[in-house]
Order: sequence, then structure tokens, then C-alpha cells
Amino acid sequence: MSKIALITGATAGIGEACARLLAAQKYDLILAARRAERLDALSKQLIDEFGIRVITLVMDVRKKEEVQKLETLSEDWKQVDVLINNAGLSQGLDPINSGNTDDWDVMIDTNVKGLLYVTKIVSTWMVNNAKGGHIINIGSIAGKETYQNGNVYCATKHAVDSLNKAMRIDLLPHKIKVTGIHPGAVETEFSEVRFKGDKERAKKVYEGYEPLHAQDIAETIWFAISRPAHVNINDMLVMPTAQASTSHLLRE
Ligand code: NDP
Ligand code: 8X3
Repeated sequence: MSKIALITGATAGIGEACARLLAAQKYDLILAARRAERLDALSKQLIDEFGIRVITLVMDVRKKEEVQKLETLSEDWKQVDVLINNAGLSQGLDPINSGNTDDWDVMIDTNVKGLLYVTKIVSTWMVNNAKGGHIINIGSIAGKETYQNGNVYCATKHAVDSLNKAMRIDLLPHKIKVTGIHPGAVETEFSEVRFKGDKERAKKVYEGYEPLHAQDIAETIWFAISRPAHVNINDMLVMPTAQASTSHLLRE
């Protein structure tokens, strides 16, 4: 029987790249995000190309009642082997004194509370299934350091870093692997979302150097997933060669 992976935020960037890579590895997939059309198109493509099984869940991870839809899946689909907690975003880049509190709510609700709601349900399945499992949490370099005006986004990713360590401890008795993947700059829709559709400003974030591509992170995640049973990758910080820290970028 094929292994099953559940990926949140599968409609773009890192999540979509993970879906493609795991499909090529013959995983059956549960793909979740808010944009139904994108989920449908991706799932059709992966079924046609790789002959795997895919189900999609239109789900806003901020909304507990929507995340609860996971419980309506059949017992077969609850045999999840890999959970990739990827759904996340940044909103704005402003000093703490003038930040938009609605932006703060969106980031905290998505990056921290959403990740928790999904993890509670899926880790319970993994415990009950008693066959181990692997949870991959997508943190960020922003969860390892803090940069000017990154305040709340950085705080949410520090929380993910902390929760990653906590999950590793709590799920140890159940032989569930837990891995934190912390990328530096990856060119995805991330900056367009952060700058609320301002494509020009978003493009500038990646100018003058080669950023990471979503595929680079998917491959890093696959490295963690494909280790032998006795090996757990606890934590990985992955940067573009041209980026030493959030504030040290070699632009040429
Ligand atoms: P994208 O904007 O390209 O993708 C984000 C994904 O998250 C989309 O599929 C989006 O789907 C989904 N998403 C956002 N909000 C919600 C929500 N409330 N409920 C469900 N799904 C949601 O960005 P990335 O691929 O770059 O980001 C993926 C993860 O990587 C995030 O956690 C981000 O913080 C992290 N990261 C990104 C870095 C980068 O430089 N790009 C660096 C370090 C970490 P939809 O809109 O359809 O719901
Ligand atoms: C995204 C990378 O540096 O914009 O997590 O925070 S950064």
C-alpha cells in the first residue's frame, strides 16, 4: 500500500513543490489550502501524471471548524505517514509601533494556531495508528533570528521552532519523527502576499542574487523523509548561497 502525505498550503510555492515531489515518489496525497480551483487543477494533474490517489480539502487553517473537516476523512486516509505543516504567510513589514493589528492576527492565527489545529488532529491519528509517522514543520530563518520590521512574523516562526522541539519530545514515545525545516529567501508567492499584491516590490526582494527555489526546499524535505527509520533530522536551516543571515545578502 502507498504511503500517505498530508500537505497544508499545497496551492503554491513550497507546498506545491512538495506535492509534485511526493507524487513522483508515489505517495498518495491529501492536499489542503483555501483556493479550491488551484487544488483541483493540481490534483488532476498529479493523478494523470503519476497515477496516485489524491484528495483535496478546501480549508482555512485559521478556522477550527474548517480544520475539523479532516475528521470526516475515511479511516484509510487517516493512515497518514507524513504531515507537512507548510501553510503560512507574512503580512506587512512595519515597525512594532505602527504595525497593523489585523495583519498580526492573520500571521499568528495562520502560522501558529493553524499549525496547532492541524497537528492536534493528525498527531492523534498517528498515535492511534501506532505505526510512527513524520511531522515536518516549515519554520524560517525568521524563527532563528529577528530582523528590522519582521517583529510579529519572526515571533510566529520562533513559535514554530519552539513547537517543533516540543512535538519532538511529546511524540517521542510514539516513535513519531519531527523535523523543522527553516528556509532563507525562497522565491515563491510569499513576498507578493506579504506586500498584498504589490508585484514590483515583491520582485525586488529577489533581485541581484539567486534565491532558493521551492524545489530546493522540497528536496530538503524529501531528504528528511527518506532517512532510514532510526534517523531523525531534528532541524535544518537552508539558505541561498548568497544569503548569510536575514540582513546579509550578496546582491551583484
Ligand atoms: P506561498 O505564498 O507561495 O504559499 C503559501 C501557501 O500557504 C499557499 O498554498 C496558501 O494557499 C497557503 N495558505 C496561506 N494561508 C492559509 C490558510 N489560512 N489556510 C490554508 N492555507 C493557507 O509561500 P511559500 O511557499 O513561500 O510559504 C510556505 C511556507 O514557507 C510558509 O510557512 C512560509 O512562512 C515559509 N517560508 C517561506 C520562505 C520564503 O522566503 N518564501 C522562507 C522561509 C519560510 P491558499 O492561499 O490557497 O490558502
Ligand atoms: C521568509 C524569509 O527572511 O522574509 O520566512 O523572513 S524572511
